[in-house]
Amino acid sequence: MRRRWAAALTAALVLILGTATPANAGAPITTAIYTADPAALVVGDTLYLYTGHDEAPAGGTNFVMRDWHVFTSTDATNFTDQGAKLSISNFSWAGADAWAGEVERGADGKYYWYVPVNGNGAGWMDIGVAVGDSPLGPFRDAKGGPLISDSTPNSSPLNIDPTVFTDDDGQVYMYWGSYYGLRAAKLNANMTSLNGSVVTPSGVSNFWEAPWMFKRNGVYYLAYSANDSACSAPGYACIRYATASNPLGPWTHRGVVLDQVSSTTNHPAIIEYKGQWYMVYHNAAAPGGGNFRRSVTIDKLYFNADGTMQKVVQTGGPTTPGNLAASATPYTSYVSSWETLGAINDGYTPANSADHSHGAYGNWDHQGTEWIEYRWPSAQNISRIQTYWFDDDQGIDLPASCQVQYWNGSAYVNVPGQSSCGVAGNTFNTTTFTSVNTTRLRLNITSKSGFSTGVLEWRAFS
Ligand code: FUB
Repeated sequence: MRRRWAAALTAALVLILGTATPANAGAPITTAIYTADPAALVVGDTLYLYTGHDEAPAGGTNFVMRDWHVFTSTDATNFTDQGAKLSISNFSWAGADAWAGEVERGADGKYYWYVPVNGNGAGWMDIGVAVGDSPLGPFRDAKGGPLISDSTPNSSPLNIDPTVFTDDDGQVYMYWGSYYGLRAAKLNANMTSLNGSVVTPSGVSNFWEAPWMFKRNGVYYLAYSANDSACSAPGYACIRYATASNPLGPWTHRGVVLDQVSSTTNHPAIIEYKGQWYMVYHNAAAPGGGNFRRSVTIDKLYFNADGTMQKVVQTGGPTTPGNLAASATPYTSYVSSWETLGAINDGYTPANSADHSHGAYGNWDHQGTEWIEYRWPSAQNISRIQTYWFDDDQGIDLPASCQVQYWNGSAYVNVPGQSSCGVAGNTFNTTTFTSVNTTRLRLNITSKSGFSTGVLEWRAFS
């Protein structure tokens, strides 16, 4: 059963996984390592982020996660990596998969780090707990075995992604799960054992995984990853949320607070820090990033007067469902040194053809035909592109013509049945063709005499 999560994920990703681009999407908290699955905690003046650590090689097809890092900040903008403060090796009974954890302060003043780990062979996930005397540890196994395992009555189909919440009366609650199997339980004051039985909360529509619980103005909030087609493209996930007047529910679904991101997985941490609320999450936007080389980022979050949450504006703009460009690496025959090739697949929707606010690809002062290209690590079925041309009203103008080509395994050839390759300004030009299955798609761009050409955004769809 536990195998299915990885297998299903891998199957879902097989057509879409790949490396993302160094684009203008939200700044990662670090580019020194790949980070994922953030949890946030405020202690005194400091914002702590507890993250997973993606170590998959470029083009890897599954998670490689061995330890967790702690990042600190005093302005929610600049983060310092305090290093790997917990690792699989801290749990003698676990062997792999340092997945999404969360830290909570206990009534005894110690810090408890709840983490899913592989404790029972490939694909089998348990939840363990480590303890430390400070938010930076050092942390040690607090229990000597799993807090939640498959032998826990009514446990989730996949026991991962714990979120731990302490109510005003001191009662601690833990939610966790995946595979649509959300579970909840009270914890004892010792933070390392369950108080009562595991319950299945109701009303949490389309729950997939990654719950995050918090309370605001007497209302309980549960944000979580959902992967239904109403909010995300196949294989991707959005963040929905529900509210309740009781910490164990019943819950009422309230909508989407974060659209899908550039990585297939999506994982929220919502926290108030110095009077501002934030959504901390991960995407695939760091240089060389991808679905298994993710990076944690942070954006502001706002509440409406009625307590509902506004959808988070992802720095760099939301992604377009189904846009295969998000998982491609861009190449070109030539780009001016001051321009940004990565701008073409950063997911931004330009205001007009002169909108350089998120960067642009431009090839001034070359004239004639230049090309841009997307490469994926595995073949994609592609039948449509959308191109937003850059026109700076100076040396770069709208092109005279364009032609889509694909790599057929030995050469670049024109795509079959191509419709007119539009060259209009201030809009996305849609070009369709008979579907091709390829790892590389190329757009040949021919300039008008005396001008160079540029592209603000180039999308590709199956
Ligand atoms: O990072 C491994 C898993 O991917 C996490 O446990 C899930 O929340 C998803 O982000």
